[in-house]
Amino acid sequence: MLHLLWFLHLLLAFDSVRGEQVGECAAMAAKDTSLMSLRAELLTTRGRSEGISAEELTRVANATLPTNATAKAALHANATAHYEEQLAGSENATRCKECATAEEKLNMALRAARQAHVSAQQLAIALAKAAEDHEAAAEGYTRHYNVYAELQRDMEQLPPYNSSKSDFEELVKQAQELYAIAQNVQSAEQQQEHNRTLVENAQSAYDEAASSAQLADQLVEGRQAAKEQACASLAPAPGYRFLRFEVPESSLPVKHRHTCIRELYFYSEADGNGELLTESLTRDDDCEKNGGKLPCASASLGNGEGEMVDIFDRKESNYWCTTNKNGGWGWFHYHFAEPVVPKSFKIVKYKAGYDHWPRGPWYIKGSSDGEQWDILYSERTDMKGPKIVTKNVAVAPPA
Ligand SMILES: [Ca+2]
Repeated sequence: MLHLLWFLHLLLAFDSVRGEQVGECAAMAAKDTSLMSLRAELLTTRGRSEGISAEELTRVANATLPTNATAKAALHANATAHYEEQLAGSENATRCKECATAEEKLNMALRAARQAHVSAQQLAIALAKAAEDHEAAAEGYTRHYNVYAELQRDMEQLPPYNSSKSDFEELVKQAQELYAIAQNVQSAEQQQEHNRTLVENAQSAYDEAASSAQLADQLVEGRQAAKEQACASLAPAPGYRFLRFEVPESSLPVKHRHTCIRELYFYSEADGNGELLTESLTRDDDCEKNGGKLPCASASLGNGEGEMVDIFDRKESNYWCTTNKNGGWGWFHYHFAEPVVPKSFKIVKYKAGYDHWPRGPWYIKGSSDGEQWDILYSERTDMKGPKIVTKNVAVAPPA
């Protein structure tokens, strides 16, 4: 049998090298072919020479091969995953396109609003100039009219018959000037009317431009809201993807050389209120064993006592402890499928007091990437407290 296994590994190793040369898909086909050849060869030569039955070799070889049904299921599962990935990419591209379109519409609205306000500003300046000209024309009319009125009053008083010749000559002179002065008044009056029309026209033009600018502002607001809505799904959601419980080495020694927890809950609101953020995990949800399917949980040094995911199984009878090989320090964390914003957490300890519990410090930490960690809660003093503890998280998650 040892010779058989050696031969099997030898063929698989050769096959593996060949697979790397022709790419992943071709490698899978090549591996299948190699295994079939292996079966035939084992059955016809090595197997008989080692005195092993054909049935046993068939069973050994088949153990390395999926059944047809399993292979088909795997094929379809791969195809499903492939199309789901493409769909996700397509949906994302659609959202990107919608966001870009909304942004372009916003830019157009911004440019139109800027132009509307530039026009309104220019017309406001023209209105101010027209009003100034109108005021000057009104003053001119008043001045000319007063001159005429004064002369008119003078001429209403004719000189007495015994006045001097110069008095009559002055009267004649005033009479001769009267028409010219009257023409000045008429001209000033026309100018005043003309300027009044200019002011009215400028006022209308400005009012229209100001109204357009206001509409442009409203359009910008609408486009801004539309753009934010269209692009919202593309922005990374704020929050933590990892929430961790940690007992550092500085907290050693831990009594009983274990830190044991029955359950850990995280909540969306303070004091254990709101939505429970953690889903119930099973023993298939260990991140190191399930191929990264989220949500899952991980621990620092594997299992000390119990299964680490038991902390999130919502059964207080099941618990997990850090390994006693290192005195009880360690960490475990919950890896969320979507970012979460915890406001509080609840720990169900193994027992009340210090039984299987560090005297401090211990931490609740959050991370977006599993590398950079924020301390969300720090217990640095002795927590000789009850078995169940609820605490609030004071640190805001990253945007
Ligand atoms: Ca549990």
